[in-house]
Amino acid sequence: MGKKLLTANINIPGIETFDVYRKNGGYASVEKALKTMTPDEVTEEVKKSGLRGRGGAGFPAGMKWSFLDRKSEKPRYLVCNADESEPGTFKDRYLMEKIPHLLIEGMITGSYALGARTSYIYIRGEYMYIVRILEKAIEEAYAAGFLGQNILGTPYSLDLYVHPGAGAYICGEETALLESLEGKRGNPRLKPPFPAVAGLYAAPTVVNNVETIAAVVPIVNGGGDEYAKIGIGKSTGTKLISASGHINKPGIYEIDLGLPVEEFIYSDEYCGGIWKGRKMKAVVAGGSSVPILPADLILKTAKGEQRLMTYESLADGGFVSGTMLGSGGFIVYDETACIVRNLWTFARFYHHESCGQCSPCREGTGWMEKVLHRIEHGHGHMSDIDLLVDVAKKIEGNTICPLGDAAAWPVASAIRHFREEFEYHVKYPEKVSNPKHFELEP
Ligand code: L3W
Ligand code: SF4
Repeated sequence: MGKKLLTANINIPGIETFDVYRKNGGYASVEKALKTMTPDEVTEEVKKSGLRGRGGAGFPAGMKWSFLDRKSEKPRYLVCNADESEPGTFKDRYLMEKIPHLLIEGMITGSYALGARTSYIYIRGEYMYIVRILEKAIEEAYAAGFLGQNILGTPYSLDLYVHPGAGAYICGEETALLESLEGKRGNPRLKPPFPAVAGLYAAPTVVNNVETIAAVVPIVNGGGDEYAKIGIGKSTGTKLISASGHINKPGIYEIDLGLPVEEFIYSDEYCGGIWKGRKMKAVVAGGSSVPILPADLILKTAKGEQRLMTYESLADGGFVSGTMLGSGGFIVYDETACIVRNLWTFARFYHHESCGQCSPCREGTGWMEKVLHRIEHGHGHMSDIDLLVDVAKKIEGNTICPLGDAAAWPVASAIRHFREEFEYHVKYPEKVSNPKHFELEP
């Protein structure tokens, strides 16, 4: 049984209210930080914890905080990335909906550490009902003296705002998010400069995912060293995994990093195995933006080692025989799933969501979508398969933001591991052009 640092109290009736949250130990990290620690000491605990960004990239959170330009005369900002839009990822929604004060508590403690006096939660527009939940919780926190002027009678003051996006996946990319927060079109910026130096309104800014900010609460309460005892190597602490697809128990699980992938998929504590007694065919481990792996390679690395739920183990083998933990959007496919159709769905998504600033992404995502559409619908040519690989290679590494790579990796990995399935689509168009050749519904 793993530790439940974020979700232990999530099912307590009324936990979404300030009173119940507080009675169950809520806001202790704010009291501890503001009354007994300096901002640098809070940052030090986050560094010691080894916490890595939970939004997808896994960048060390304490290091990001220490990069913040504290010498600048401009104001500093903490911005929470709640633009959860990665296909297969629905963990931040769960936290914000069920236990909104945990995020608000993390925002206050984190803002104190960074010296921010104004902070923002940028949330995807489709989560409008959660905007209301957060706004109600923020109102309660103001009324209780945890937000506003001189929090808990200390010299520290903070204002916190929720800002909804307008439905663009690209606004989850941190610089597009900042553009959007400034009221502009959500086009990603070139990096460097990183937001830590020139972020919101060109001022020093830290952008962290919801789950990362929530994890600051147990880290400050229990100490960074305690947090770092959970997990393996550079993958410390717990991680929320959104599990979906052809499994018996889809849902959101808080796991200790380092859990064997096999245990996560097959044990009753987590996914409960593949539904209908079928075999597993493939897994997308970290949201749609990461390479897809066939069943054997998700359980064991190419070297024959047991694959673990860590940033390092899942990535073992690079982009040839490895994948990424990413955002923890774990999608499982059974033996009846059609890889080509799945890939076409992903390609449609990335083409639709490309902001269009760089040609390889703007043109390449559209090209991949069209070629996959014709293969899937029985009009493909054998040469289309290598054409897809070629287009994916031309996108990878040649774009402003990671959306280009995110569109290319699933295509390249699916052809690498399931080439015969693409060839089958070309050879037997009459079989695959029937949409019933794969199973959508139980
Ligand atoms: C200061 C430096 N800061 C790096 C900061 C940087 C950012 C963070 C990571 O992409 C991934 C992407 C998606 N000085 C710095 C520095 N930083 N060097 O560290 O940066 P980076 O560039 O490695 O990644 P990113 O641009 O943040 C995010 C993948 O996540 N993904 C997407 C998930 C989407 C969701 C969602 O919808 N919620 O999670 C899934 O796998 O493909 O690779 O803050 O500023 N020298
Ligand atoms: Fe826009 Fe795609 Fe370029 Fe990112 S990679 S900036 S989404 S065109």
